[in-house]
Amino acid sequence: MAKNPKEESKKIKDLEQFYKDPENTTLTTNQGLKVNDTNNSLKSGERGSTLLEDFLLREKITSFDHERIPERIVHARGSAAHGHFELYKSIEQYSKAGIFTDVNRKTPVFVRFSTVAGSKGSPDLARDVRGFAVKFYTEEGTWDLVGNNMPIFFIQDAMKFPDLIHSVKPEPNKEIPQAASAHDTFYDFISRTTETLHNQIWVMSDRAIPRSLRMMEGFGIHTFRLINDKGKSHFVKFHWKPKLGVHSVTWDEAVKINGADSDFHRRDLWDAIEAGQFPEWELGVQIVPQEDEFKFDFDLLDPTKLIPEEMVPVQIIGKMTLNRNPENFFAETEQVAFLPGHIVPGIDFTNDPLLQGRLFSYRDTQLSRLGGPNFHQIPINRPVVPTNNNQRDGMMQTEIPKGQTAYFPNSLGGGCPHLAKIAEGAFNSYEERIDAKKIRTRSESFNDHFSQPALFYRSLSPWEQQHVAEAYTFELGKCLHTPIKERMLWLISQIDVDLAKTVAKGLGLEIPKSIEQPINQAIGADADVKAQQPSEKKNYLDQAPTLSQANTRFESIATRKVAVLVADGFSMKNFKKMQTTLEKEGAVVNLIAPHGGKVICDQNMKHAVDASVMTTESVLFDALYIPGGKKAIEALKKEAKFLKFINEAFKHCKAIAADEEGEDLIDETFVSKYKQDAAILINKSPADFVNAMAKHRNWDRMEHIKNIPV
Ligand code: HDD
Repeated sequence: MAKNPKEESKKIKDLEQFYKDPENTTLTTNQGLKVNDTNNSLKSGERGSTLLEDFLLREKITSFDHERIPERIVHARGSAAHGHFELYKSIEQYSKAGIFTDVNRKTPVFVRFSTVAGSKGSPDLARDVRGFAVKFYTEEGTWDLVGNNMPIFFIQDAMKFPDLIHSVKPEPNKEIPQAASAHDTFYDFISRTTETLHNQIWVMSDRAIPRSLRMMEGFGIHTFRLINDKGKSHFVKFHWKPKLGVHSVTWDEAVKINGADSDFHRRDLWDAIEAGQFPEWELGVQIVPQEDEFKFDFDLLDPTKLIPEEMVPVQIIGKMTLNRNPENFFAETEQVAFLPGHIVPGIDFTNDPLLQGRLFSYRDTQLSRLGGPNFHQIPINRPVVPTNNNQRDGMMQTEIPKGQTAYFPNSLGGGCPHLAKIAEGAFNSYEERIDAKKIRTRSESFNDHFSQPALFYRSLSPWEQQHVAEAYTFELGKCLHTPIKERMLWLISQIDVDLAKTVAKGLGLEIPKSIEQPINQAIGADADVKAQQPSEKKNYLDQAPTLSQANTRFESIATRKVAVLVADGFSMKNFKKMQTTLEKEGAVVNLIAPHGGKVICDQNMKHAVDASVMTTESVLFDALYIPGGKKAIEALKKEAKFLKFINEAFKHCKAIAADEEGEDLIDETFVSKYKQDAAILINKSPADFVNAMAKHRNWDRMEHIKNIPV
C-alpha cells in the first residue's frame, strides 16, 4: 500500500470513465455476447478441420493479429507516470499563462521518460540521451514540454534530424547494434557534422547513464518565449531539477545492469511510486529580456548552446510530483502523443530552426503511429477542457458531433462554435517583425562548435573527466574504421588536447596534426564552405560549476537500495540497528541470502529473503551491509558469488558496511586491502553508513579500482 495518496486530478477523473475492471465480470465477445468456451475452435467433428463459421475464433485471432502499432521512430523505449505541477510563485511579469500565474492550481501532468535510439524492448541502461516529456493538462488547453535530460541538442536544423537518427540507429544492412551509439555510422556522421560535438560530449559523460529516471535533470532545450498580459515577450529556457540530485552509475555497472535487469529504470520508477516515495522535480526558468537577445557570445536560437546558469541564474518557480502509475501501459504510456506545438497563451515559440521543424514532425508521426487525425480523442490525450471545432470524421472518430453545420462562418448553427476574444483567453501568436529574404542557409552566428563542449569538459570534476575519456575510448574502440577514429581524435583535440591524448592512447592511435577540409560538411553544395566552418574556440567563462554532478544535491538516501548479505545465524542485534536507521531515512533494505525462502537469525527468528544471491547482482543495489554472526559468515564465505558481490560493489565505488564477524567476509575479498577507504565502514555507526551513501559514491576510490579484477 502506498504511504501517500495517489493523484486524484481532473485528468484522472476523466480517465476513470474509460477504465475497465474485469472483477466479477463474465467473458463476452466485443458485441457483449456471453462466451462459454474460449479454449476450443468450432470443428467439423472432434478431429475435423476448423469451420469458417467460427466467429468466436475469428474475433479473438483478428484482435490479436492487430495488437501492435508502429513503435516511435525515436524514443521507442519509455516509461510514464501521472502527477501534478504546483506553482510556488506567480511570474505574471513574464507570462500570462494560468499555469504560471495561479498559485492555487494543481495542474495534472503525465510524464514519459525514454531512451532515444533503442527499440521498445531495448535495455534501460544504454548510453544515450533520456527523453523527458511532460504533458500539462491546463485549464487553457494542453501544454507539452517535450525535452531531454541534457540542455542542448545534437543538431541545429530539423532538416538534419533524419540523418542524425539514421546514423545512430542499427546499421541498415545488418540491423546492428541495438540501442548503442558505439558504431561506425554514428561517428562517421558526428565527425563530419561538428555542431553535434557539444551534445556528443554530454553523451560521453555520466549524464547518459543515470542511476534513476528520478535522479536526472530535464530541459526544454530551445529558447522559448513567455508573453505577459501586456503582450511583452521575454526569452526563456526551462529546467527541471530533481529533488534527489543528479546521480549516475558507472559504465561497467550499466553494461551489467542491462543483463541483470534490463527494466532497471522502468522498475525503479514504478516501485518508487508504488511505495509512496514520489519523485519530485522543481521547475526553473532562465529569463532573458527581449532587449538582451544579442548580448551573448552565442546565438539564443541555436539549440546546441546552453546559457550557463552562472550567466543567467535559474529561478525556481514550482514543483512537479509524480504520484500515480498508469493503469495500462499500452493505453496510456504507448498511446500518449506529445507535440511541441501544443502550447497555451503566455508561452510561444522562437525561430530556433530545430523547434520550427519539430512543430511539423510530431503531429505527422502520430498519424502513422496512432492511425489518423483523431488521436487527440484517445483518453490519455484528451485535454481536461472542452474542445469544439468544425474538424470532422476521419479514422476512429469516437465523438458524435451534433448539428447541421461543420463550417465557419455559419448562421444555421447560430454561428457556433463562435470565436473567442484574446481578452477571453484566445491564443494569438507573438507579433514578431520580420523583414528578410527567403534563403536556404545556416546563420554564421551558429558556427561556434567548440567553445561549449570545452566549457562543459573544463567544468567537470576529475572523476567525471576520467569517465568522459573512458567513454570516448570505449565508443571509438568499437568503430572499425581508423579514418573515422582519427577524425574524431582531431575534433576532440579541438575541445581539449589532454582529453584527446588520453583517448588516443587507449585507441593506440596518434592525434592527426590536421585533417582534410572542410571539417564541417553539414552545409549546402553552393554554400561558402569557409564561412560555414567552426569558428575559433572562445573562453567566455572559465568554468560553469552547475554543469558538474559533483555539485549536485547529496542530502538524502531516500529510495536507495541496500543489499544486506545474510545466512542462517546472522546477528539480529547488528541488523536491527542498521535496518531501523536506514528505513527511517527512506532507504530500501533487501535481504540477500544463499537461498530463497526464509533465513533464521541468531535470535531464532525467521526472516523472508528478498532474493537468493543466484537471482540478483550487486549492480542492482546502491550499497552493501554485512551484519555479524559467526555461523552466517562461515556460510557466506562458501558462496563465491557473495565475494563477487562485495568486490564489484567496491569497484563501483559504493559504500560498504560490516559489523563484527562481517569483517571476516570482507577479509576474503579485495576490499581487505582498502579498509581505510572513506566509504568502507567496519564497526562504525549506522549514521556513518548513511552519510557515505548520501554521497552516492566514493569517487576518490577510482585510482584503486583498476586493480579489482571483476
Ligand atoms: Fe523528438 C519523439 C525530444 C528533436 C521528431 N522527441 C520525442 C520524444 C522526446 C523528444 C522526449 C518522445 C516523446 C514521447 O515520450 O512520446 N526531440 C526531442 C528533443 C529534441 C527533439 C528534446 C530537440 C531539442 N525530434 C526532434 C526533431 C525531430 C523530432 C528535430 C524531427 C524533425 N521526436 C520526433 C518524432 C517523435 C519524437 C519522430 C517520435 C515519436 C513522437 O515524436 O511522438 O516525431
